[in-house]
Amino acid sequence: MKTRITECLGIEYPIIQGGMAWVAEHNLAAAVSEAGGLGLIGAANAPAEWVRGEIRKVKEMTKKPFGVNVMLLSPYAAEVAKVIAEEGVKVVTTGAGNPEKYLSMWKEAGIKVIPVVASVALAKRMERSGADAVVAEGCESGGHIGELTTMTLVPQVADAVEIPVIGAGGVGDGRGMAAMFMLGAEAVQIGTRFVVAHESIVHENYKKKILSAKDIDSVVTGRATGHPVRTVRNKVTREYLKLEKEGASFEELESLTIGGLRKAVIDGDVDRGSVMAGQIAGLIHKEQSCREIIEELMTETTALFAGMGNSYGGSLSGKKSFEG
Ligand code: TUI
Repeated sequence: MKTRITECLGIEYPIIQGGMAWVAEHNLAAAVSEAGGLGLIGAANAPAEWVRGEIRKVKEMTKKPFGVNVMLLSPYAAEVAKVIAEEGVKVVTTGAGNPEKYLSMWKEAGIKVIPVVASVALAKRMERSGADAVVAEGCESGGHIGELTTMTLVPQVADAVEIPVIGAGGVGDGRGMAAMFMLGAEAVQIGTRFVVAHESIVHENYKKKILSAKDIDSVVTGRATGHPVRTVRNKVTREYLKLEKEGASFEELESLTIGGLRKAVIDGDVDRGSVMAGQIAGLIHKEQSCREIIEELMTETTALFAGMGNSYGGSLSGKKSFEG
């Protein structure tokens, strides 16, 4: 399946792994890249030297392309941005902000730059600034989210920009992936399904929490503080939402979630920690290798397209390229 994204990034399949904080470290990134997708290291709030170490480890594990996700709210974002250029990383994605100030440095280093956007306005701005593609991430996704759903965001972004669009938020199987292509995307970004991959280093309790989640177990905390975050419902989210409703202070709410992701991912405290996952968690029932996940996604997606005869030729506007 060739699209402008597979061509631009030099990958086999149009599947990009989400740059998830604490989860997207070298083992997961290398496994996804080895299986023909694009693996990502999630820099999150980590210091730049940790990121440098992870980059070097992935390089030892695979010769295939991989990338780094820069979380722009991180106090280390500027240092991480520099390390990425120094280490000769080929692809960078960004999240939770506007990466404009790093774009010229990355482009000069020959890096493909793919900002994650949650609005048409930022997508257009990124295109004007020289981004190679954008990830349009709807609020079905786990972690820090925007306002719009994937269903509404992806086609509006696809119509607004000429650069290729990667659809994200709520994709867990071939049906979701095919739907993204129908909405105008040329690749998908997948997070939650890779969290439960064999190669994912998250605590067993975290995986179990996702594997046993039901459709309605996904909640958003932090709307009141301006940092909405989607997680799987647990003791701490119940407490948080109660306090949020009662008008608790920013500090009081923050104190409940500080260090929560580490607590859940590393310590396995899925009651008191923050179990970030997308709304599609309810669809995910098995732990597989990254290769199995990618092969299954591709088999399902191509079967769906084959079932449509030859009627699908890219996007409705005809400006996209696709050979399936
Ligand atoms: O970044 C993510 N997902 C994340 S980051 C993260 S770590 C974190 N933890 C707690 C609080 C904050 C961060 C966990 N999950 N996804 C990409 C994403 N970017 N989603 C939404 C956005 C976004 C939102 C607004 C990007 C840009 C934006 O506007 C920027 C602007 O200046 O216009």
